[in-house]
Amino acid sequence: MRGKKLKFPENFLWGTATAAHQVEGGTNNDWTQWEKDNAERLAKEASGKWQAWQQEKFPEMFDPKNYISGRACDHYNRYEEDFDLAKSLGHNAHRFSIEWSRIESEEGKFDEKEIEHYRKVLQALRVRGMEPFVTLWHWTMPLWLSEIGGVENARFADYFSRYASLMAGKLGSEVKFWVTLNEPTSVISNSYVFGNWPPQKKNIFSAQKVYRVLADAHNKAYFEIKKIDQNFQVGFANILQFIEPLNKNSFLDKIAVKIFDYYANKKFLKLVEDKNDFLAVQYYFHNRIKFFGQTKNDNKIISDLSWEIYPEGIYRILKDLKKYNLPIYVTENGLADAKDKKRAEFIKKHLVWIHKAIEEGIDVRGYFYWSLLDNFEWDKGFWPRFGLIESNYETLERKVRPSALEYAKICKKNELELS
Ligand code: IFM
Repeated sequence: MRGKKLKFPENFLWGTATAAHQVEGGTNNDWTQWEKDNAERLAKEASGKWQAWQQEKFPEMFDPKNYISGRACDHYNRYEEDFDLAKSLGHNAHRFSIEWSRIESEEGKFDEKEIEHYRKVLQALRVRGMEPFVTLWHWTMPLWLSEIGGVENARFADYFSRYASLMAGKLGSEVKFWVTLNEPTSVISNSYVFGNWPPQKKNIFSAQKVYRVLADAHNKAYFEIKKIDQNFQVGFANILQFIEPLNKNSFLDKIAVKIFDYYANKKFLKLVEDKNDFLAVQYYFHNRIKFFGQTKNDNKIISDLSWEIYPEGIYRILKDLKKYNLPIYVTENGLADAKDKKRAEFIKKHLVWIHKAIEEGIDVRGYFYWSLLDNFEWDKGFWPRFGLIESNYETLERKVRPSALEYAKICKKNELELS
């Protein structure tokens, strides 16, 4: 196998993904508010959440400042410098999100200056030869909207599709690929089932409602965006988990897999099935499920967040999507690895499995590593480091990690040489 070259299809898109709230800095939305109210608590709770080695390696988790997104890595002002780096690393595509709360900080009033800002971001990508993938909602929302219930309010779908339609109309000359929603099921589970994220509910009925509201939001936005230009390509970013029974011979464990798989992977897609021009797949998790009791992973190789690294899972997921007969983009896949010891191997191994899927007829057309830069990892704050580029949050200096150079070789040649 050594020296063997795995060629990717012509025009394959190579890049990274980011999200406004995690990189831009200076946002004012429901999360900004929640961070202020919860930073002290999150710092206090860290010792109960993380293992001893994590606490020792990342003492910043005990500092409330870690949980305030603040100026993040100031990508709002430094996007050109960051895109220069991405271009130098051979990327020909980039996924980012528009911060809705900047565009519509008051209901129905749209800020032309902020729209202009995103036009410049898009042009900065275009002049560098990078295809933009624009996410319209990566979880944060204007305060006025969260105050009236956010995604639990059925009108969310109308507000969202109005904003989506405006963005498509104003920025459409620079964009072909629109990603309506990022990972609806992450919001449903973290905000409405486990109660970790704002508005911190643990209510199965709210969760069921949010499935419907978000599906409605995607479907309406799809319709509005296509109304502006039929050639726009519209999808939503779907986090998919590879799930297996803990005991392959246990009937009950298999039933548990079916149930988990339905809610995590299938239900949302079913609700929006005929409103997608492509599938946007995000892969992080492999779980072995038991009917009663805890799920269990072997955790042989893990990231700094102790998430298991299981590259084969992406292949299994991709194969399962063949039935939809749509182009597929892997719009996120990545790991927290502050020392950059595992990242290059992580990327290569996932790409080997993606390549195998392509050889077997799965129409994968792009790969976006999460993330370009270290950024604000939601309720965990800044300590998990996902970036190909290290962010120094004090000086805002960027430092390209060795794994970024390994990934660059693949992007530039459109092939992976096995070592
Ligand atoms: O940081 C997140 C991103 O916002 C959505 N997908 C998963 C990433 C890592 O947790």
